[in-house]
Amino acid sequence: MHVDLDYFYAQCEENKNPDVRGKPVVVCVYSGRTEDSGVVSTSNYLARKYGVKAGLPIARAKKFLESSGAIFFPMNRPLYEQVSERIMEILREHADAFEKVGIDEAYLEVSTRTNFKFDLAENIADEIKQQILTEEQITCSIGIAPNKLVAKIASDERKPDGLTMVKPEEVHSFLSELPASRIPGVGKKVEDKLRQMQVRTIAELSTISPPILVETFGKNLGGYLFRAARGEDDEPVKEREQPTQISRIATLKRNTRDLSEMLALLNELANAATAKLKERSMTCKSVAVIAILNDLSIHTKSKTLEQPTADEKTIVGTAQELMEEFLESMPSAIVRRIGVKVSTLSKLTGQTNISSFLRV
Ligand code: TTP
Ligand code: CA
Repeated sequence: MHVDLDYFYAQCEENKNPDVRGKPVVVCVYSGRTEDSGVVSTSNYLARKYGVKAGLPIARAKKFLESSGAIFFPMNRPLYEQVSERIMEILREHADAFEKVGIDEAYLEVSTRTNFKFDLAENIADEIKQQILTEEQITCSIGIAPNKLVAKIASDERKPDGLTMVKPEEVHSFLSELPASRIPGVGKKVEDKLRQMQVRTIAELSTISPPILVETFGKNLGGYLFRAARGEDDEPVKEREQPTQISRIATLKRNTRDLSEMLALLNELANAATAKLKERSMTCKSVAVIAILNDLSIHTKSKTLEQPTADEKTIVGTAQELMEEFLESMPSAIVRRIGVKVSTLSKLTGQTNISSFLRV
């Protein structure tokens, strides 16, 4: 099963600002250079009717939507992440195995709990849609199929609020009429090349021989297109483990035991680790520095923070403190490489969610 939330960022904004319902809604990434510079992140389906979609410059979107009563929001990523996190928890409960693949999409393996019965999978999909709507007022589109590839194509078939089931015996007829661009990974470039080969639909793609596909697209993409055109895919739904630590290590310009010579690199590494932490919407409760000496021995010194954080200042400051303490504790140490490690990680959002407490 592939679940994709509909016009996700814009739907989050509609829920937060109920007054905008019934109007075109556009979520923007402002670059800050001039008032309107930047691009559209996404838009609701009403705005899409005016031709406004992801990637369009904001100034053009404003022109398209002139006097339509459209509302423009700056991107509020923390809000979308919180909503996403709660929805992912709902989805996870309905799966034998669960794989989140983006802020608004996930694959669910449901073969075991349905004993391979598609009708039971359809019931689960109905339940999921209902539950997400009741608890989060968000609609989604779901595809059910014998594998991830076809499920993903199916979830895109009836948007928004769609449910499309493709049973094994239907895969061939379902795919054949669709444009080849519906295959995940077929972007503008591949589509153009295919068009030059007179290939528009997936059925037409399936008539191209493997040697020609490989010659045109290379071994990997060519092989993938050959199998995709036949609806073949055997990738399992993979549970993604949350990382337990994030570290960044680099070599100093020259060996030293002078903290001032290490500071620029140390700060850079601490900032990089913090950026990764933020990218994963996580906090850490421990910070450590790593020192690899000129004799290649490895030393670490760590500290547990009073509270979980993803704050650069705290992490950089702690790393500096630790390195200073390390150098004092080892008066003969000559350092060659240094590193910063953050650990005891937890999710920034969802901590108020009771099920995430229970799982710990
Ligand atoms: P999508 O699932 O591609 O789009 P969507 O959820 O807005 O609309 P749809 O109903 O067609 O699924 O992307 C998910 C979110 O990712 C989207 O809400 C905003 C963000 N996004 C961008 O910021 N820039 C982009 O170019 C795209 C495609 C998405
Ligand atoms: Ca989506």
